[in-house]
Amino acid sequence: MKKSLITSLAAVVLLSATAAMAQQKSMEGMKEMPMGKPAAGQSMHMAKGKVTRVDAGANLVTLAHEPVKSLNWPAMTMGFQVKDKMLLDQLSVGKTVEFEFVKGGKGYVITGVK
Ligand SMILES: [Cu+2]
Repeated sequence: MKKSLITSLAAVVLLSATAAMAQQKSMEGMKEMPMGKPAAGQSMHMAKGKVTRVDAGANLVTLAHEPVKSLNWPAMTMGFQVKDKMLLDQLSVGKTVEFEFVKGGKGYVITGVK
């Protein structure tokens, strides 16, 4: 009886340690950033930002964007994937743009630029 109590206690401690580790890991990086609202499918977000870097080969742009209310994001600089290479024409370094994006498999993907 006493032994089984100790065993279950150990299991509880182990479980909470794992949970704490998982939580800590989720704090790393933007992809796992806790969102203000639950992701309802492919919800579209809009933001205004300045292009600070373009990696055309990887279809990646870095934007210093303003706060995004729909995601509860503060202003920050982060990388976005670009859905269509054509969009890169409108995303040159130093340009300030309004862009639409969705959550993708590995991060956030720009789907439109104004
Ligand atoms: Cu961001």
